[in-house]
Amino acid sequence: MTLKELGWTTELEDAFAPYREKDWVPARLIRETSINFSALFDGGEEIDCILCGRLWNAAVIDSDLPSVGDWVAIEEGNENQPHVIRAQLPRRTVFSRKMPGNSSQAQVIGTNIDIVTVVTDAGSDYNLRRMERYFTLINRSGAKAVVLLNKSDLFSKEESEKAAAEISALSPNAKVHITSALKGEGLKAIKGHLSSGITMCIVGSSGVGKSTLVNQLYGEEWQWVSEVNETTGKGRHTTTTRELVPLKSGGMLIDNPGMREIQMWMDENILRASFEDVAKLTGECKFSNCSHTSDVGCAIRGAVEDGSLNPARYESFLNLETEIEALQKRAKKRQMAVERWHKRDHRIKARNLQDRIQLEKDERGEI
Ligand SMILES: Nc1nc2c(ncn2[C@@H]2O[C@H](COP(=O)(O)OP(=O)(O)OP(=O)(O)O)[C@@H](O)[C@H]2O)c(=O)[nH]1
Ligand SMILES: [Mg+2]
Ligand SMILES: [Zn+2]
Repeated sequence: MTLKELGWTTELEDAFAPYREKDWVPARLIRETSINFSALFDGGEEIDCILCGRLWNAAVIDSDLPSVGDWVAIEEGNENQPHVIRAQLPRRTVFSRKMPGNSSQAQVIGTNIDIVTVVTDAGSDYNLRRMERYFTLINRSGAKAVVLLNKSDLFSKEESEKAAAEISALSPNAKVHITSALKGEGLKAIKGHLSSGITMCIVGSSGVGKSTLVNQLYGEEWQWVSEVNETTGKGRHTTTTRELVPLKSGGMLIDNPGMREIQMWMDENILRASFEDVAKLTGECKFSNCSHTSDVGCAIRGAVEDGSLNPARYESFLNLETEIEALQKRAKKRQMAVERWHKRDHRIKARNLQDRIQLEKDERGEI
């Protein structure tokens, strides 16, 4: 496994030049735990490493910290010294979402990703609104989108094909495939997207078959997956950490824990830009104060009726202002929280300084 097979480029080589002079070594992060990281060196050797304090402190927000997929410069350790991440190389793409919960911070799902593959099915997981949110996040990340309608063995051909057509209509650039990870069907289409140096991040709800797919593409059991016990629902291996897996046949996969919440993390401009085509139509409505709901001569409703505008996008458009308002509120709250923390930090630092001055005075016997 060479660096090039792991996705190393001439841009990275250039960015790495100053670190090579220090005898640091390039590596790609493949796993992160709460205390350390695992990385692959040139040649495919896997090592554990820790982050140096300077990088911890320099990170203003969590998404500044190294993440699975990142390229880093490592100072090699020995039996007594751990390997230490000394620097982080620029990211080519970043796939992130809003942190689960109410925070307005971004959570990085993976970096330097070429393709994001969303796994869903034509049954209980099927949800066009959620799909739309995935597409917005993927388009913003700089990666290409692939969608798998998995578990095709459980649905009729018509059901899977209808779902595939509806998803394709949401985002014409996305490639949509029908697969059965369990039966190994349709895998060729996914393999067609993978080649040496290409990184594919696999996302989707829990239980849709992401790990089963990774196992199939890996060629052997890479993570333990077993049938769900019909009565208890237990005995299934749920992925809990994100992990980058290099394939022998070329390319890399990032398996992810299932996502319960896929939220948009973006600013108003990006949100508005994703509805520009619909906004343009408002100019053609008969009345300038058209509410786009029941008014006569509404161009937007007309577009829904003649099939040129997806009904789900129409609904999202009607809710746009409410979503933007919520977004602004969250951002404001976060700003206030940050300011409070800064004040607290200053108070602590000031207190520590006073303590130290007092201590020094005590030591010198002063009052
Ligand atoms: N019938 C059928 N079952 C499948 C298919 N793919 C996966 N499964 C089953 O679905 C269950 C969940 O599969 P996993 O691969 O663990 O799902 P996951 O997306 O990795 O789930 P999390 O790790 O919880 O996010 C397992 O029992 C699989 O055997 C498929 O194509 N058809
Ligand atoms: Mg899994
Ligand atoms: Zn209208």
